[in-house]
Parts: sequence; C-alpha cells; structure tokens
Amino acid sequence: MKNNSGNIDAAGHVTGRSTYVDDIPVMEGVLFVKVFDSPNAHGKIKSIDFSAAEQMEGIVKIFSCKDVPGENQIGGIIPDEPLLADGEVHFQGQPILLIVAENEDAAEEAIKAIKIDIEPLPVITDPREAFKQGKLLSVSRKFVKGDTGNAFTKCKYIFEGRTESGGQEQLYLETQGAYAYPIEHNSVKIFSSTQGPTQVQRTVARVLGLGMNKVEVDVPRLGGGFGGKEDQASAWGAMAAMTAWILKRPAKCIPHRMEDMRMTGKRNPYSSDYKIGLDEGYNIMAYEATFYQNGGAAADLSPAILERTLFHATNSYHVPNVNVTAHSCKTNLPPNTAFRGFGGPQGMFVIEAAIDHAARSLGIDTTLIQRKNMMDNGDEFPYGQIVTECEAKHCWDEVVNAYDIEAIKKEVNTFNQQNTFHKKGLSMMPVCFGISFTNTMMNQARALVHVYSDGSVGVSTGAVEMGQGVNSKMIQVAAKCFGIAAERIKLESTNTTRVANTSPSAASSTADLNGKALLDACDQIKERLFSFIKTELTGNEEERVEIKEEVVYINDEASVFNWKNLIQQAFIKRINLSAKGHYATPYIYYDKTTEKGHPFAYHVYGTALTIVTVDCIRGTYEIDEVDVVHDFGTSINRDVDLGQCEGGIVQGIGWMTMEEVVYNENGKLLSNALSTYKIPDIYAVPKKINVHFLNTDGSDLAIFKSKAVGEPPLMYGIGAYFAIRNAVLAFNAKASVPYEAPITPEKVLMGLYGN
Ligand code: LUZ
Ligand code: MOS
Repeated sequence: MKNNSGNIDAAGHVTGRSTYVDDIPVMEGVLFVKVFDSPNAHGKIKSIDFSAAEQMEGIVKIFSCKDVPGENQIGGIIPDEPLLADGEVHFQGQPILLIVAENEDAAEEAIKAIKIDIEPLPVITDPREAFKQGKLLSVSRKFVKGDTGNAFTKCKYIFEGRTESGGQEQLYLETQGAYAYPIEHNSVKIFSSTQGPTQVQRTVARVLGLGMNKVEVDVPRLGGGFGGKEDQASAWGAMAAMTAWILKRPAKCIPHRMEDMRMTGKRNPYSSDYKIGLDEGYNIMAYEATFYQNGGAAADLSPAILERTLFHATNSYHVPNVNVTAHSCKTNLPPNTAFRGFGGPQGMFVIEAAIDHAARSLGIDTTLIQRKNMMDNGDEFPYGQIVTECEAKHCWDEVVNAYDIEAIKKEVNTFNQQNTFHKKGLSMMPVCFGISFTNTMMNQARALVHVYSDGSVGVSTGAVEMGQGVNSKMIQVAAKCFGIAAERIKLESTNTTRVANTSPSAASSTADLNGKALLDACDQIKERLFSFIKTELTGNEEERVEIKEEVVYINDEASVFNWKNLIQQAFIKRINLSAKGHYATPYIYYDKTTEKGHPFAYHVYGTALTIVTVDCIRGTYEIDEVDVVHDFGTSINRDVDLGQCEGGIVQGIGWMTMEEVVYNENGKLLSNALSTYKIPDIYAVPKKINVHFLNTDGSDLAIFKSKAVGEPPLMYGIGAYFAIRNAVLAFNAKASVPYEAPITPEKVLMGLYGN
C-alpha cells in the first residue's frame, strides 16, 4: 500500500489469506449451534416436544427461552424482540430453539425430530394494512416547514400519487456468525462478524446477565455488512456466547445462506403517498408525503431508519413548504433493518417520482424541474439545518458539461426514432446525503495507539473493516500524522477490550469518527516526542520540529534523528509512547420535540446521468452508462473511494431493477436463495461507469477533508429506475408504469404492452 492510495487488504483477498470468523482455528471440543426457527409467521406455540431430538447421537443440549440465564431480549432501540420465542411467534424464521451438537450434521438430523404445534394467528405482510389495524413499532414522526396547506391553495399545478419500493437482501458474501469460548472469571470471548462489536457485547451481557466488562468481542474483518450486521449480528453472537458460557465449551453459530436469508431482516420496503405543488414557473412550492415503512415483527433499527427517510425526503431540492409523515408499521416478516442508505433512498425515490409525475403531466423535461429547484447555500432543510458548502448545483452542472448531456439527449432521440424494438432512456439523479448518525450520541469514537520501542506502530480503533477499506484509511491517518511509512503500522482487529463503547461501523461515518479519534491519539504522542526533542535533544523550546518521510527536521533542516532512533531515545528517557484518542463531532444537535436542529456534520453531494437500452420484445434492459460527478472533498484514497462509488451505484441499481424480495401472504420468503433472488452480476452491471471527482476542498469535519463515501453513491442507482421507465414510455407513450420499484423485466413488459 502506498501512503495515499490502494487497499491494504487487496492482496489478502485475492490470495484467500484474509481471515474471517469461520477461518479462526477453533479449540478442541468446539460445539455447533443450529437454530430451530418458526415455520409460521404468526401464532401461539401450543406445544413443543424436543425430547426425542435431545436423545439423538451427537446432541449435547437443546436450549429454549427458559434457559436464557439473563434477559431474553435483544431489541436494540426498543426492547421488543426475544432472543428465543416465548409463547408466541411473529415471523417465519424466528428462532425458537438452539440445537447444540458435536457436529453440524447431528444438529440438522435432530431438527427433523422436533415436534411443534402452533395455533395460527392472522398474518399481516402489508404495512398499510398494519397501519389500519394500529400496529406500529414506534411513534410516528412528522417534519414540518412552512405551511403546505396554505401553499397548495396558491399552486398552479398539483400532482398526487403513490409509490412502492421493495426490500433488499444485504447478501454479504460472508453470512452472519460468531465463535465464542468461555474464559476465566465467569467471562466469555466472542469472535463476531458484526459492524457493531459493542452492540454484540451489550446484547450478550444482557442475555447472560453479566456486566459488559465480562464480555469481550473481537472482530477480525467482515465479508460485507451493508447494514445487515449493524444490529442483527447480535443474535448470532448471543447464541454462540450463551452456549459457550453455560456449557463451558467453545461454540460456533454460523447459519448457512438459506438460513441467513430466511431468518434475517432486509431493507425496509416502503409504500408512500405524495402530493407536490408547483407555481407557473415550475418552482416546487409545497411537498407532502406519508411514508408507510414495512418494519417487520420487531423494531430493530426501523425507528432510526424512519427518521432518516424524513431527513432525506426532499433530497437535493429547496422546498419552502414541507409536511412529511412517517409510520413504522409492524408486520409478520423478519424484522427489517439497516441497508446502505438507511431509509434515505426510500425517501428520495418518492420525491423523484413526484417530480417525474409533474414533468410528465406538464409535458416538460424532468431535468428542468430538478435543476430549477436545486438547493443552495443559505437554504434551510425541513429539519432546520442551514445549507452550507453546497455542491448540489456544481455537481449537476458539471455532469451537464463534462458529459455533454445535450448531445446525449439528441443521440437518444435519434436512436429512438430509428429503432422500433429497442428504446433508450436517460435520467438525471441528484443526491444530497447527511453525514453523521442521526442519533447525536452515537457520533463519538476512540482509538488506541502504541508505538513500540523498535519504532513499529500498533493501531486499534472502533472501526470495523467490512471490505470498505477503512483499515487502509486508518493506516493512512497514522502514517500521515507521524510522517512515517505505512509499512510501519499494523492495524489491529476491532476489539471491545482495547477500544470500548464503540458506535457501529455505519452511517458512512466510520472513517471520519475513528480517523479523528486516531488523529487525536497520534497527535498526543507526536506532541510528547516533539517536546522531548526540544527539551532533551536540542534544548531549544523555540525550534520548529517536523517528521517527513521518517526524517526529523529541525527548523526545516534534516537532523541526525529519524523515526526509529528518535523512538529509541524517547523510550530510554521513559516518554509515554502510547495514547488513547477520543473524538465527538462538534456543533451537532437535534431536538426531537420540535424536529429541528443541526443533526449532520456536513452533506455529501453528487449527480448521476444514467442511460439505458430496453429490449421492447423481451422486456429486458441493459445499463449502457452511468456518468457521475461526485463530491469526495479532498480524497485521501482515490482507489478506495472509487471502489465505494462504483459498488454503491451497482447495489443501488440492483435494488431498483432486478432485486425482488418476495414473501407470500403467509409470510414465507419465496426469494430465499441465490437462484430466486438475483443481484447484479458481471453481465448486468453498467457497461461503463464514469466517476468524475468534483474539484472541491471538502469539509473540516471530514477526516483530512476527505468526505464520507460509503452510502451516498447507492442513491445514484435510483436513476436507473427512471431511465428504464423513460425508455418504456418512448416505446408506448400511453403505457401505465406505476412508480413501483424494482422495475423488473416483468414490469417492463406490462408497461410496454399494457394499455
Ligand atoms: N445507523 C444508525 C445508520 O444507527 N443511525 C444512522 O443515522 C445511520 N445512518 C446510516 C446508516 N446507518
Ligand atoms: Mo449502515 S446502513 O449499517 O451504515
């Protein structure tokens, strides 16, 4: 890895040497834990008989909710979710029993011998139906700015409609899982595939009735998280830990792909109503929306996701009058959860649909309304934060210029005139995404740095490496601060004993929060070293000291000291070479009673132009090109940032086009394997992705002004939906294509040949 680019993990990944939870050598006597999960989506457990199963060969123990030593509760935000079902089941796939066996095959055989009698209760899968019946997971929320009622009376044009957006399976390459073993003093150590080591620690402590200090969680790295392991890794950690702690043997709990897909929650589907009002100049004067979030059977992170939907309900637009409401609806599906974007994409899809609806009805270009209403510095978000360092128009205009959109529009029109059975469509998708956890408390981080006496450096932070390249960025932060080579620095695993009370690696904020905490730790050590040089080595307090490429410069002149011998000298003189850093994002606050405040450190901006071709005989489509101008600030690692951008775009396109999560009316997941749930493969990705780095400084609240990049690019994928829809309408101008995502080839065909 160079000091300013590349990914430290790349070689390990391509050679198969990177270590994941299931690669950790296990101790002798390791037990395997399998979950017996509910076959019904809603019902009362009348009886359950596992006596025969428990007698089978290789079975060590079967645990039910009665065996949970502490609290049978894993709900993170709201305590509404048992670890093991107690009396009732609320979704298919809900864990009921833990089968502990000497090997996995034995556990699988035993599961077949379990008899359960469940009295069925009514199953709800639709969020609007749940809302009608008053089944809500948390309090509803409403953001209000101005007065929409009054504004609508003055609007020349008003459009109302409804949208649907589907779920999305995180489909991390590595499934959920944990490996745990008992340690002395009644404690337990867990290796977990989690974005939130502290979440796992807290949940295990609660389930075992222990202090958090008796639970150590270690995370080597993840084969992807995408939000699916922000909260939902805790159950698997608790199952492994409970087994290990009670039976005093090591235990592993790692579901297979189909078990993972069946038992874990996904991106929240949304059903939404909108009303948009424009004046005669096409200025958006008022916007109202009601969001019905399909939360599933327990709150999980849905209340926080709901909030972010409202924060991003107006995307990159300045709207003077806004009234948006969101309901988190309780259904009999696995608890839905975080997924890259965290409710933001769901909110943005609705206003983009509303604008498209208006433009189509008025017979004007959608881009005209979009550009005309783009926000700028000094505008106020509906939640009270004032827009600053705004790059919305810059990104948009640079797409228009750099990729020559007028020429592309002409090409598309010419193509559509010359071709009967292939049609092209294009769309512009602006994105404005707020960076910070919306829960102010979570915007804090810590780091621990040891400089060893030989000059090598060990770094621990709360950041979890899940393929996003955060370890590379952390090494860069330490290398840059100390002025030393990246090779000198080792990034340790993420561990709750070394760095406590961590926020999950989420909200695109991991590099900012942990990077700034790390910088604080490195700065402390550097200060001690510099003052040591001035007082002990040169005796001159006034001197200017710097370390560049491992050489110590005094008043801009190279000295006899380099990093290595400086550290040796400092150690001999008993200088403290370790430091703990802390960071808490300044300025941010939020008042939930007024729904106003300044929740975000800064915003990330960008715009994507998407061009597609639809095969009007087969209903299939190809993404020809996605051209992006993205606001990275001053990127510290262009390789990693570009990878995040491309990956986000493809994942967003998958959500909007081919990824279709299907449950039947009994709450059974039908898209339950890789054969029935399709994500973009190498043939489905855009033929070209161009990413243009906007030329800007970036925010001081971003680590070295390198802006957060994890989630914002996902929302460029929304553009694919509208580009495909536009191509369908180019074939059949009377087509009825409801604003329902994903726009699968089936839906395209219905649009092409419907009335
Ligand atoms: N997780 C969370 C998130 O707890 N709060 C957030 O605001 C958030 N945003 C994006 C992704 N995960
Ligand atoms: Mo997330 S959706 O775990 O940042």
